[in-house]
Amino acid sequence: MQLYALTQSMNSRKVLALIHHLGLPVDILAMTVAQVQSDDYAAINPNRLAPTLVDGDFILWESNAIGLYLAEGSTMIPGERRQRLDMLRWLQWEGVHYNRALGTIFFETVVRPQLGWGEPNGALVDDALQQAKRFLPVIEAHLTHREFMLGDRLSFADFAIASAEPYREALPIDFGAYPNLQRFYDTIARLPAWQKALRKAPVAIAA
Ligand SMILES: N[C@@H](CCC(=O)N[C@@H](CS)C(=O)NCC(=O)O)C(=O)O
Repeated sequence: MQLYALTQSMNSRKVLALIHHLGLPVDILAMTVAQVQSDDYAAINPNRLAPTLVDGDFILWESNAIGLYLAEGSTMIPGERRQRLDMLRWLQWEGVHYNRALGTIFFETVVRPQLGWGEPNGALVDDALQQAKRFLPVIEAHLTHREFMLGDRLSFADFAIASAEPYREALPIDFGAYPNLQRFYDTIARLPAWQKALRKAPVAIAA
């Protein structure tokens, strides 16, 4: 299996952490943004977004679907139906709401300047900050009496929800206002698999 990844991005990170946590035999192909936008890559992911998993003739994109595929049969997906659906709920919420808010703020305020793509789009950032204000308290309340998103057990949902963890300092968000989220982020940040996923991988495929 191969994972095509932007190794420093939120959506690739959740999958990389899962691969390391489960010790899965997946070759990680680190790409540049230019490679993600290329026609060659569009042949396996027409969205020109990372990550994409290739398992023989099976091609899968969308990070949360990839995570579910890779975690199947492992401890990172609960066996019990309601817990499984609870996890699916959080993965869906993360993709539609949470990641959109934090991902937009991250892209506009951190990635765009890094790539030399000009000034952050102020209107987009303002809107995403409003979204973050709406959705961060949802997690904060949820984690009041829980160590992890599903309670006392680590699951793939935790890697998805934690994907912005490394940018706590960089994002223009007062994470101090969310102590339960901070505690959760700290727990995830201590995991060896998470630390391994944070290491900058050299670009592994040709331009
Ligand atoms: N919903 C997709 C989002 C993927 C996505 O937005 N990937 C970003 C990095 S986090 C990307 O590839 N950006 C490159 C670009 O926009 O050119 C998923 O979860 O896989």
